[in-house]
Amino acid sequence: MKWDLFCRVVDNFGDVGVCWRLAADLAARGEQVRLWIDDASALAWMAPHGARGVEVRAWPQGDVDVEPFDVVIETFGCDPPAPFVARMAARRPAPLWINLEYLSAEPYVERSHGLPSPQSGGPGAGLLKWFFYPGFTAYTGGLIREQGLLQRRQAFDAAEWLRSRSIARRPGERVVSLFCYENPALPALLAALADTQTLLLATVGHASRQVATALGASMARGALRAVTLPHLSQLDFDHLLWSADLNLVRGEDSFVRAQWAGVPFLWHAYPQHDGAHQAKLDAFLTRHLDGASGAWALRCRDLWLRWNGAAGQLQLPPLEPWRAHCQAWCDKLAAHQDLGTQLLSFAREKS
Ligand code: TRH
Repeated sequence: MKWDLFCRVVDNFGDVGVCWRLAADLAARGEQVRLWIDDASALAWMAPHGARGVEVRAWPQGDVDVEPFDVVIETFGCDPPAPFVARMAARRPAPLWINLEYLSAEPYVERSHGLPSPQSGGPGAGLLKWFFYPGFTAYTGGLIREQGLLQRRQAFDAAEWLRSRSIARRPGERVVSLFCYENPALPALLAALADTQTLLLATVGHASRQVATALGASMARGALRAVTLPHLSQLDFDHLLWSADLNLVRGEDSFVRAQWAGVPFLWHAYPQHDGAHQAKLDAFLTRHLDGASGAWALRCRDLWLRWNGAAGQLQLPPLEPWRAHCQAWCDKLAAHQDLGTQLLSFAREKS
């Protein structure tokens, strides 16, 4: 089938990160995808080689002389341009209109996933818009997991990749990757890491800038040393996550990719002024730590809350039980149908 995917880059890299990954996943399954995006600049480093079957188009200014494709995916409620929606309403048969929502572990997601919303007014009057919620359970739209991902991860040679990036990991050194927003807990994190031989790989932007400010020119403290990374392609960002012993991620897409890495991870939820991110954090931790026993689980919850604004000392739980839990969590998620597969069967069912 042919898919139109609309992406509006609000801020950070997640909008384009999720949209690109989904477009490339659908195209890899033989679908034809047209990605309409208002700011494609991040794709230059995120996906320098593009993807076969994905055509990137500038967000239409006013009307655009194209026939809408079979399926139109509006991501994160980005509101496709009215002239395009009018063409959708005029098309026979009408395209399937899906609104792909933000990822959350909160209970409302299962209640809302897959519901139709009849469009009563405006250019789309008469059309049905379907709400599609990604999620962590069988009663949601699932998570993006392109075919062969976990097999590729199993076959990956971390030492070789680090060497290829001129990153010399010392024997016995713990590797930690850092991708975060502005975080007042960063100095406490560095202090918690400094008591064990650690190589901290700080990603471009907020992470590198805060690490450089905290550590100064030496980029070292105690047994901790830090390296700043350039922009990595999405493929290499996965390789970074697969090479580390602990990944600090943020937002939505890297959060999911850290879970597919099967390695201990710490999530920096996108801070929202009304504190809504706390509910997202609690909901995820409740699912993620469900059934986890022992002191490490309590330390893990504490650490997550402190990394997301709660006061207090940062203490890392022991890595081994944490790693076992994250591998089991990855296996549990992999048992659910992934988002691309679900979108395809939803489209076939509705068309
Ligand atoms: O950039 P983010 O913070 O984006 C977030 C999310 O979209 C969130 O839903 C939204 O509410 C908020 O913005 C406004 O984090 P996220 O979602 O992890 O997206 C980052 C993308 O960038 C992801 O696809 C990974 C990719 N990436 C690279 O490809 N290379 C890199 O070097 C880095 C640092 C990231």
